[in-house]
Amino acid sequence: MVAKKPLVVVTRKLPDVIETRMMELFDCRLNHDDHPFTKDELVAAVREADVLVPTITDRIDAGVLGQAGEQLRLIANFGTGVDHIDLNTAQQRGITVTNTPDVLTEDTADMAMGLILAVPRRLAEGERLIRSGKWAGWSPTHMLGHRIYGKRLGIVGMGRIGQAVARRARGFGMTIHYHNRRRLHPEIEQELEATYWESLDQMLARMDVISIHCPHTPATYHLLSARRLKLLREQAYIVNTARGEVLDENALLRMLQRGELAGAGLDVFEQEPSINPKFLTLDNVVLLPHMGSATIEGRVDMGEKVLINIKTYADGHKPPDRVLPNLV
Ligand code: 8YV
Repeated sequence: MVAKKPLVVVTRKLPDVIETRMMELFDCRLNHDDHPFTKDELVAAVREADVLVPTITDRIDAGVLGQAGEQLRLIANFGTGVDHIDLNTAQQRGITVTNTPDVLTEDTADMAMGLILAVPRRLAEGERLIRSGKWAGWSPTHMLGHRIYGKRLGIVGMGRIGQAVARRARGFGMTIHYHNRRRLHPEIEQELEATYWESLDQMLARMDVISIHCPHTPATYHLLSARRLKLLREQAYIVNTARGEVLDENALLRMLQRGELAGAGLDVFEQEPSINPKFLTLDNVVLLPHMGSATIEGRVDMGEKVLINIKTYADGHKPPDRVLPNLV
């Protein structure tokens, strides 16, 4: 007898090559027009799916999971961060959760490095000036930014992406500092020429640029709080390509408005996709629509990870990228 294929519900449009393969392997419900699932659609999905493939735009909270059918055994997230999934409830219900680590590390690090360059060197502002047709020509005092060569970069969260940013930033002549829950292995620290700061507060007070690379968990919500942001030097820049919730966005906005910080590069926000319109009035802020991992190659790689996780699970083995039941 041939084993029944699992029913896989995918909440967003994935690369064609991934959807084709998925249809060959499993019974699938795909989201062809790529609209974000409503709560009702999400509930309907968890009621019928054996495997759910959500993304960051799906809030899989206790309410949604509470309505899941017994058949839902695997949530194979398309993405690395799983802060949109209530892991405690998933664990209680014995649901396996997987993610897509590693394959978006380099792309996200590139985006962070892009912002580390773009904000101090005023790239977006310069581009806006050209497009406005108001550029009056070169002058020795025009569009002066800040040099990043020789400056101190403080990395908050030195996991895979933080380390990839450190490697890039060294190439640009920055000195590397980091704060992390755990200190890196001495060999990695040495390779990155990175200085460890046990105290986040002390590190913040001494850096020229801060780049955030920790996951959003209950412990890191507003880790960069109003109090901590005030520790930053007035000439400092801050870049966030991790999660909006790690940074107190309103406190940051107030400081930028008062000129208490040199600038910010934000790829993520607390209430995506809505953004406080006051950010749009600030020239020293570069705003991006959560595109850190948005490369064609990366999306295919992420899809392949999802396929492997589902296939391994369907074949009765432990999927390689388990978040649950491994952690929590
Ligand atoms: C993804 C991300 O594009 O993987 C993550 O954690 O933040 C993004 O880069 C998105 O989350 C996909 O669900």
